[in-house]
Formats: sequence, C-alpha cells, structure tokens
Amino acid sequence: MSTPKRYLVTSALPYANGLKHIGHLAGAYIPADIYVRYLRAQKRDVVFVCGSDEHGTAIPIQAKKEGSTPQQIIDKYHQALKEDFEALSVSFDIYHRTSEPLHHQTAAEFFTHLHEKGALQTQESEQYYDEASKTFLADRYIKGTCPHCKSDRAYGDQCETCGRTLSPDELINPLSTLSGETPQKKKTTHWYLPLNEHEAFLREWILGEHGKDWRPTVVGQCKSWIEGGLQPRAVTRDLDWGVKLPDAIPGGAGKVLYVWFDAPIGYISATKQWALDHGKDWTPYWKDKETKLVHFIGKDNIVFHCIIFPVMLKLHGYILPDQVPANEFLNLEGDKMSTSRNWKLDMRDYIHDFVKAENGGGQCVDMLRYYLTQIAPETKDSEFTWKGYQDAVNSELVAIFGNFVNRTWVLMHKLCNGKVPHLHPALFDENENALIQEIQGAPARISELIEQYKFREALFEVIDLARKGNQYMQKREPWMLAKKTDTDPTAQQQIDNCLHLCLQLTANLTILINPFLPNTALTLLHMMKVVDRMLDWENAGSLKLLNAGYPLRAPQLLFRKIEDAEVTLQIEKLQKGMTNPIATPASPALPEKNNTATNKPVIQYEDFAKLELRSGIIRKAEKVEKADKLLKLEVELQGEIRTIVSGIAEHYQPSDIIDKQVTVVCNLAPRKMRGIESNGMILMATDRNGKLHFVHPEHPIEPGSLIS
Ligand code: B3M
Ligand code: ZN
Repeated sequence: MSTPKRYLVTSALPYANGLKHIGHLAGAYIPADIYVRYLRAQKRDVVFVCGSDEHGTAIPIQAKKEGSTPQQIIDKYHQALKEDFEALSVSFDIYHRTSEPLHHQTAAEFFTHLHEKGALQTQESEQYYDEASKTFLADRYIKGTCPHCKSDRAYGDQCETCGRTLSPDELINPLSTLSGETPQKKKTTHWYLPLNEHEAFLREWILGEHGKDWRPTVVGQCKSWIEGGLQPRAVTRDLDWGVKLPDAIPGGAGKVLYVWFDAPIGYISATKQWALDHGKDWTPYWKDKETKLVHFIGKDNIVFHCIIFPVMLKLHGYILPDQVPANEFLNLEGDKMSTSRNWKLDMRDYIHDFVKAENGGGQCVDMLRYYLTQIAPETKDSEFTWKGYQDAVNSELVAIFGNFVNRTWVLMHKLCNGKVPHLHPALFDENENALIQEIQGAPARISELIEQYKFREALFEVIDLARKGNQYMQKREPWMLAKKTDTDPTAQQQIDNCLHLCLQLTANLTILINPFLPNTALTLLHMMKVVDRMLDWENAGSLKLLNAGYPLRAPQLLFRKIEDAEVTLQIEKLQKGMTNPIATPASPALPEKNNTATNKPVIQYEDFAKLELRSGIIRKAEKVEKADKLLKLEVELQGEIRTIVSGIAEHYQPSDIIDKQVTVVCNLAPRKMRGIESNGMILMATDRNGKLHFVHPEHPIEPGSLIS
C-alpha cells in the first residue's frame, strides 16, 4: 500500500468504573503510543484519540458499590485515568469522554441516520421487569443459579463461578439485584442491527483480501462469529444511564443506546472535539478513503471492532478500519489478572511506587514501557513477573543500552576532551565498515516491523544495535589504545574513530528508541545538546548527526537497577492485595527508595474499628507446593487453630517460626491461594531493605488477646 494521506489511531475507551491495570496498558495503549510516536517522527498526519467510556451498567453498578452516584463515579475515574495515561507518557492528541454533550449528540445523530435509512429493525420481546423499582432489568441486574455449575453467583450475562456466558432466561430462580424480588416478564420494543444482512460483506472484507494482513487470532475470532451465524443485535436498552434515544424516534422514550453502540462512536466524537480545539476539519479522518484507521484493543473487544462497528460505519458511509491489531492477555505472576480478586498491578500503583517516588521518574516510565513491549501479548497470552521486569531492566536496559551510552560518554570526555572527535576514514577496517552497515541498515528493518505492528521485534532490533555498539567498542578497546599514544602515531586517531562512530550510533539509537522510550530519548537529546528535530525518522541511518568538534554534556544515568528487595516487596504487596489510594496528594519525595509509606487518605476511627486484630501463636508452618513465596501456617488464637497462607517464605524457614507470636487480622474475608483457603492475615513490618519482620506484643501474652 502506498503511504496513506493521514492516519487516525484509536485506543479502546476504558470504562470509567475503576482504575486500569498494566494488562490494559500493554494491550491497547503502549502499542498504539509506539505506533503514533513513530508516525509523528515520520512527519505523517496522524491523530491519536481515546477517552473514557462512561456508559453501560458497569457505571451505576460501581456507584452502588461505592455508595456514590454514576456522575461522581465517572468524574472520579475519568480524571484518574487521564492522569495515569499522562504519567506513563501515553501521548493521546485528545482524551475525551462519552458523557460530553458533543458525544451524546454525535451518537444520537448516528442512530437517527441508521434508523431513517431503514437500516435498523424493531422487534418486540419479553424481558425481565422489576415491579418494585419500575425498571426493566439489564442482564447484570439479574442474579440467580447457574444452570451449568449450580453456583448462586451467576448473573444474566455470565456466571462468576464457572465463567460461562449466560442469557437471563437460562438462570434458575432469577432475582432482581435492585429489589431482591423475583422479576416478571414484560413486553418491550428494541432496535436491532441486523448483522445477518451483512454477512456477505463481512465475509469478503475480513476473510478475504483485506483481512489477510490481520493477526490470525483476530481473523480466527471473527471467522468463528461469522460461521456461528450472525444474528440481529439489539442496540437499545431500557435504562436511564446512557445516551437517550432522540425524541423524534417514536417509542424511544425511556430508552438509551446500548453502550457498545455508543462507545465506538466515541472515537468519532473525540476526533470532532480535537478538530474543534485545533481549528481543523474532522471529516476527512472518517470519510476520506485515503485515511488509514487503526484500532488498538484487547482481544475481548474484537467482535465489536471487527464486526459490529464496521457494519455501523459502512451503513453511515464512513471508512472502515485498515487494521485492528488486538492483543491477547497479560497474566501476572502465574495467574490471570483480576479486579475482583485484586490480583493485578494498576497503572496507578506502578506510578506511585516507581515514577512518583523518584526524581523525574521518566526513566521508571520507560523501564515499564520497555518490559511491557518486550513481553507484549501480540500473538499469545504472556506474563508479567517482577523477576522478569528486574531482568529486563538490569540485563538489557542497564547492561546493554545504558552501558553503551555511558561508556561512550565517559571515554569521550576522558580521551577526546568532551568533544565529538574527528573521523579518519583511511584507518577504517572491517570493524568500522560492519558497524556503519549496521547503523545504516537498522532503520528500514525497524520501520518495517513497526508498520507491521510487530513492536516487540522492532524493540529487539533497537537493543540489538546497542549490543553491536558494545561489541565494537570491546574490539577496539579505546582505553588500551590510550596507553599506546606515545608509541603508536595512529592510536589517537583510532580512538577518535571509535568514539566518533559510537557517538553517531548513540544519536541513531536516540531516534530509534524514541517511539518506545520517549523519556530516554529526551535525556539523550539533552546530553548531546541537540534539538528535538533530530528525532525525525528520516535522520535515522545517518552518520552525520553530530559534528566533529561539538562539545557534549556530561553523561546522565539513563536507567537504574532494580534491586532484589524491590521485587520481594512488590510480590508481597500483590499477595496481600495492597493497592494505592486514588487521591494521592502531591507526592512528597520518599526519603528512601524502598520505603513503601503510602499516603493513604485519613480514615475515621470507625473505619479502623472494623478490623479485628488479635495476637496469635504459629503452631505449624510448611512450604506451599510450587509457590516460592508462600507458607501455610496454623495459627493458634483463642481455643481455635486457623489456617493462614502468608507470603513470607523467602524470609523465614518454617522450622524457625514455630511458637512465634504474631498479629493476625482475624476478620479478613477468606481467600483461596494455590488451592488453600486462607483465613486471615499476618501483619508484617517491612524494613528499608525490604526484609519482613513479625509484629508482636512486647511480652508473650495469651493467644487470642485483642489488639486495638
Ligand atoms: N469500554 C470495554 C473495555 O474497556 C469498552 C471498550 C470500548 S472501545 C469503544 O474493555
Ligand atoms: Zn456456573
């Protein structure tokens, strides 16, 4: 394909019902940001849009959970999400929200257009209605017994226990979660998008020529949807939270658009707002065939972006996505990430513990971006582990990239007076020639990989180029040549050649790493004393980025090492389900790196009094199979022995802790860990090195004694 005239890049609109974790970040935001930063460096016309998805039943349900209102929920989480993306250098051109009037207007207009065109059908059906609260019940508002596993934690859309997808009619003993009453069936009319009428188009579009460059996982999911038989899909709901149907639609009163109808239109309204803010025209981005539209999403959103939304776009006469590079899932420390089980690392937690805790923090942002790209679940599910993060940072970013730059700078200051040395091509041999070839060849390879959405491979190529720089320097050994300058008349010239080329390589690395690690690129620009125009991709491959004789600044540390204690600490936090508060006050710099003091909001005595803390004695302890960190403890409380699973295996041998006095949180909800039900939690103090210590009364006391 020839170069498109312009690009519109979207990242899935996160629901504003909670914080988002690093799985989301790795799936839909970092890859999109890399792609967009690369396009910007290519000076292409690109707009990168995102925003909060503020409709759907998820919002009022969260409001109920937090004892708040839907409006308060979206205001709170919209702000938090916006801040978190910014803190991690995700560079949207606009982060919009679907509660904005412009969006309501755009979505309602879209619906009206399809309705007037006769592209939608209406159909009457019977749906569950709650007499007590006078509302039709969304699937999520109906609870009952699962027909498959008989669990009573099943909802009208899904069973929480066995995970199967359900419809409300399948539930045994359905009950309204609003009133607790048994709902009744009542007739209601809804608008449907007849996907079945578009089967031929979808087949040809996705399963034919156009989809042939798409990821096999994406095409596979679409194929099984199409082969499974496309059905008309309801696009309206009987709810009061959402985009209201326009008054002009007969029978539309009291109804809203289905959230998955309005959310993707959010990409359009975000583009409109961006255009208004910048005095531009939004229409070519959605209507001109020479625009390349790319949706970055997670795999759970594939059908909406590859089947439903394209049908809507086609009906309205908009362009269709060129690509939907959906990612698979990211697991965490051996388990699926889950908000309800609190097994996750929120973006905010990382920001709090690493980014805000450090001066500048940009290097920690890039360290996370690096690891998430290196393990990006592009073709299959992958896994984040803290050990893996530590290895990626220490043995690649620090030991290869950072080391190469640092050596170059230190030697240039020591052996070349802090200036870019002159070049003496007459002295080149195959080592110089090979390095020059590497520098000239890398940009095209990296471009190609990025344009194919293969970001992890592209990043590997960048690091590999730095590795080649280290190898070259190791061969030349300028520090050895420096000892020969008295005897060998060419020694200084060879030093100059080596450092000149290493500096040109660093300038090239700056351009190539910029889409992935933008903060690192800025630090390098500063060290080279050059302006950001150098980052233009067309400069990559050049050996004339820095002029001989130009003085450079002192080196700066690009990345710091991750210590073992930090890894231990993070795993502890994960196992204890500790998260950071949403309203982090302007962060006072933490005095010690490993100090985990969080700035939690002030609580009332009543909040504290909810905890039942008692002194207990460990009577038995054993290792939990296949879990390095966990011990299974039997703890004596008042006439009772409790089983508690505790993440202290790396700090204590089971035999060393028998008869130790500990403090137990007794009324913590039971939690299964590695198949063992844990009933409570042992309090531990963490010292500045990340080592854990038991917390216990000054003198031995009766097990079961209350602590308050
Ligand atoms: N909010 C679902 C999700 O966060 C949904 C994406 C909308 S993209 C238009 O997974
Ligand atoms: Zn079930």
